[in-house]
Amino acid sequence: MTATLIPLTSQPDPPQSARLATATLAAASVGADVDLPPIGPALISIGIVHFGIGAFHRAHQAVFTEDAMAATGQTSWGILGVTGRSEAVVEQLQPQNCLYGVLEKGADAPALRIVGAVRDVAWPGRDSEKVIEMLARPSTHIATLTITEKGYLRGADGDLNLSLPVVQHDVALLEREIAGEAGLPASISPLGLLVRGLARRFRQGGEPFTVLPCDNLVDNGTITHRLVTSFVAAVGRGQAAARDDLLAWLAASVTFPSTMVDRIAPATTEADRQLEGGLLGLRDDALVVAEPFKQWVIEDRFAGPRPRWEQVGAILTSDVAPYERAKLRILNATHSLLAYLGALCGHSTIAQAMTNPMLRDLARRVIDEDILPTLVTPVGMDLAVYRDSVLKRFGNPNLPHTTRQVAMDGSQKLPNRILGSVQDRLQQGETPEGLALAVAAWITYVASTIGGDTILDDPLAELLQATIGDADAVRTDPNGVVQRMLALGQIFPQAVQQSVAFHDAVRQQLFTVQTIMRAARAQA
Ligand code: CS2
Repeated sequence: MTATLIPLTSQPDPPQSARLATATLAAASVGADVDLPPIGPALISIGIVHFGIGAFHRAHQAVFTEDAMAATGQTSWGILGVTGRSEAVVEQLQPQNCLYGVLEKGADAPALRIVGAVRDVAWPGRDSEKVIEMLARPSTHIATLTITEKGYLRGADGDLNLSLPVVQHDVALLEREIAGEAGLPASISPLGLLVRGLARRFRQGGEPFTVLPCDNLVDNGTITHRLVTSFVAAVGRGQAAARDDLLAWLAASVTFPSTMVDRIAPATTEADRQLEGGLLGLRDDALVVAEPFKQWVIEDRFAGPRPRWEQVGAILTSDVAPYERAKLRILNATHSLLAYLGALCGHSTIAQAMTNPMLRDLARRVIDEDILPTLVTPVGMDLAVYRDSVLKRFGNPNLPHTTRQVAMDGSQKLPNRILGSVQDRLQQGETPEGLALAVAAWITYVASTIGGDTILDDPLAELLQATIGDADAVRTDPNGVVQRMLALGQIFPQAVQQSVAFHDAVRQQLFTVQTIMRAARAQA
């Protein structure tokens, strides 16, 4: 055996398997398409707690926040990211000193930036106390939320669902928190943990605070305000005086601005990781992928200081509603339509669904005929241009966003993105046929999962499947299926439930869905 002499250099190239972290950053290969954090992560202190540190937050608010810190030199807006129920994201981020890549995939060559705005990460199952303590610190000013529609734990009346065991568990903990008990166990729900942090903050000085929800909900600020208040109001009489003091502080010192958030960020694939590895020369287990486009419209109603997000492209406004309605009703509604019809036609991604001329035309028609007539044009926006840009973004072939991913949680998504427009059209005396098609496609998709291989990813999955009955019911008993599904009060608003015209339209569109599926099969 001969010994190989390895020449020693002062800065050896990292092996492919070296992991992204502050210590390895200097060894990253930085080409024209790779940007490293604009501020040394060590200089950043935490000012924001984020609940739901999944791909969307990392590709959206964290990027705006890092850019705002870089633009202003204010380095006190680092983020403590709180995971959901799984510890997986801690395992991805912590060994990397919370550094991660955002791989932008548009029409041009992919571009990579390493983001350093997230400075710490916590798993509530173990780190509830750390999160509460951070929320109570005077140097923390904002909590942002991306906990998905179902994370808000709302009941059929839109208020906090107090019958859920997780809510009861967290209300009981809140009561003990308010009583000043130490060494409490973990909160389960993000809202439960947030409210405990607010209670601690109140007890420890009560500096003003802002809660900024960033989920695709209609009037997300107003809703979050109501839910947080309901959490506190549910505390029993044992702590009545402290509870009422906390409620008074919430009303006086905590604000809940509404926001509209937009950036398509599909699940990261192994191919994305390899692409990043080639660009960076380091392994990154926390990589997220996104389109180049990003938009953030924020109601300017902060209780205390905030990052200067407006300096880096965000819109700060007194009225978010027109932007939020336009985005939910145009982008998210047609996204769902394409997801359900696309999946039923055998398209695995939204971009593939957009190559089907029939689906592409339907998406455009539903916007023109059923959605645009319900919208007020937001300042500085042209809705026809927005429509075209949204459809173009959906068609991005380099961003495989699966129809299954967008199709999940339909019971939570439909009310926010589709049923508001339905209600408005019915009120205008019109029957929105295209939106009825979207509802029919959702019903058919749910039916297709009964007894099949595809798992229905929806918190109401069992109820939805039981309501339909069997997989063939959409063909054998379309009338019964529509009656039973539209009777689900936790999804359909009363005005929609009571509309005979809409029932008829959905029933009719169940046949259209079958025709579209047959045509797709014939072409395959
Ligand atoms: C999508 C959204 O998964 C979904 O339901 O419609 O996540 C969509 O990609 C974002 O809202 C885009 O901003």
